[in-house]
Formats: sequence, structure tokens, C-alpha cells
Amino acid sequence: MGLSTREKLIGLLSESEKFSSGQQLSKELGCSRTAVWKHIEELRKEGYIVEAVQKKGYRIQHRPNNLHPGEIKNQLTTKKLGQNVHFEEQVTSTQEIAHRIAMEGAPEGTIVIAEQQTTGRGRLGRPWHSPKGSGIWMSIILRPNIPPQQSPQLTLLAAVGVVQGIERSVGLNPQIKWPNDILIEGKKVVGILTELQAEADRINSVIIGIGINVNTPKDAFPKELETIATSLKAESSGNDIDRSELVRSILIEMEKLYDLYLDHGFTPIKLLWEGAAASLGKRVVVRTLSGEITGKAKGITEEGILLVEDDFGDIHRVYSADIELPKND
Ligand code: BTX
Repeated sequence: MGLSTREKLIGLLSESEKFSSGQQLSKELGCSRTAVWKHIEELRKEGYIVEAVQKKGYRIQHRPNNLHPGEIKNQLTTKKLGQNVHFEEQVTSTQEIAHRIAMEGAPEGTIVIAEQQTTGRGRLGRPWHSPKGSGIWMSIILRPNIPPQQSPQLTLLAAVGVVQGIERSVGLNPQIKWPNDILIEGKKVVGILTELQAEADRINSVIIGIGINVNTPKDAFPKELETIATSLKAESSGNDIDRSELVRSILIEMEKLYDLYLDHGFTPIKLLWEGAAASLGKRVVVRTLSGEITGKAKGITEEGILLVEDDFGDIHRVYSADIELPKND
């Protein structure tokens, strides 16, 4: 997917600390110097501070902490993931848009990302709190050639990718709670929701929704989330985190894992997942739609199913559930 003139301009201006002359930019972008100037005016309206010095040219002094495609794609080294970015300020749910554009044929790796979701969703119709400007609310469209029943593996793959992206870009070490939560100090910082468009034996697309509390101030969560949710900023130095850089890190890490998965199957992903799992070896309470089991989390299977051993030594295969971890473990 090619870059737009705007996206190229952001890339060119970001490449060095030096000034780029209007003439140079107009040549590289293949448009007139007046057009370059107009694009720069547009960037300024969005919060970029662009210095303009006669005979020297233009230089970006400050970039807004936004999620515009130009920022995300700037120095994005992936082949597929994030090469096509569908950005909106406000949506109901990025999942809804991703489903629609996947149906219309959006290429694999397309992401849908928004500054705010009015009806962000979790599993089983639960709401996902997605306030304006402080988080990453994104859906990734994948089109793997795997049987539909293997798609839960992609939730686990995405969780590993997000953990690695956060480690690389923010320097925190979150833990994964089966199947789809990412925690820091026992509090939820990321939620992942995988949805399918499939026929009986064939996947049309997998839509992986990722919600990350990035710069949410500690005291800005609604009452019901105060004790269970946290943000990356609240758990780190307290400085604002660059969201587009974090998105890039996650896309880069996830693409590596996805390529590994397509070439070698789930085994290497399973090992990485187990390395980042909070629940393994611990006593857990498993709540499924059909009841509750208490026991020890033993591991995951090759299909990504959780194995729990109850107090009688019976092993339960858990396909879908909420897991409660002990408080002081
Ligand atoms: P889940 O069902 O595992 O978790 C939902 C539960 O998490 C809620 O019932 C609530 O208790 C808690 N919760 C809600 N909002 C937050 C939050 N911001 N931080 C921490 N805890 C919260 C998790 O489902 C899957 C969430 C996926 C969200 C992404 S965002 C992009 C994409 N679009 C969309 O509508 N959903 C996905």
C-alpha cells in the first residue's frame, strides 16, 4: 500500500534534525512548492510545530501525540501489518469498522484505529472503556489459512506481540492472564478480543481487537474499574508515552510472531506465551458459563486451551472462561 503525500512529507521531515528545503521536498514528493506549503499548513492545524526558515526550509520541532496514519507508518518496517491504516477520531467500535472493511476486501494487515470508541466492546457483550486521546483502540485484520478452530491461538499470539511491543517501547514487563488479559501488578492494562468471519472450514478473516490504557491518569478510570484497571503511564515514570511509537513496536513484534506461526505452527508461540504467563503453576478459580472450577493452572495445549488440575487430580480442558488469580501469589 503506497504512502500518501502527507505521510511521505511527515517521513521526510522526520528523517533528520536538519532542515529540508521547499525545493527538495517538492522534488521528492512530486508536487509544487505551493502544495508542499499547503500540506505543512495542514500539519500545523493538527498540532505539529513546523519551523520555517528562509533559505533553509522546514523542520518539525514538535509532533502531537496522535495516531494519524502518517505517524504510525513513519519508519514502520513491517511488510503487511499496519501498511494500510484506517484512522478515525471517533467510532462506535473499531471491531465494527474492521468487520465491514474486511468484508469489502481490505488487505491482510490492515488496521483500524481510533482516538475514541463510544461503544468499545469486550468479550460476551461486556463494555470496554475507551476514552478520547489516552489509549490505543485498534483492530487488526488477518487472513490466515488455518482451520477456524485454531483461531484462539491468534489471541495468544497477539498477547505475546503486545507484551513484546510494550517491553520494547515502554520498558515495562507485563504478564499475560489466560486467555486475553495483560496485567501489570495484577491490574488490567490491555484487553484483546478476537472475532472471526468464517465458513465451516475456512477463515475469511480474523479481527483482533486490542485495547490499551496508555496515558490514562490513575484517577481517571470510572469507579467500577478503579481497583482492576491501570495504564502504562500510571505504572511507569509518569511521562506521556508516544502512542504511535508503541503501535509501531506492537505491529513489528506481531508480524515477526505471525510469520513464525505461519511457517512453524503454534509450538514456538506457545513457548513464548508460557514465558509471559501470570497464571501457570498457580491456583486459579475458573469461571465458565457452565460453572466454576478451582485448581492449578498446568499449562496450555497445542490448540491454546488451558489445562486446569482440580483438587481430585482431574484435568479440565478450559476453552473459554474468566480466570481469577489469587491475590497474594
Ligand atoms: P473482557 O471481556 O475480557 O474484559 C471486559 C471487562 O474488562 C469489563 O467488563 C470491565 O470489567 C473491564 N474493563 C473495561 N474497560 C476496561 C479498560 N479500559 N481497562 C481495563 N479493564 C477494563 C477484553 O474483554 C477485550 C477488550 C478489547 C477492546 C478492544 S479496543 C479495540 C477493539 N474494539 C473494540 O470494540 N474492542 C476491541
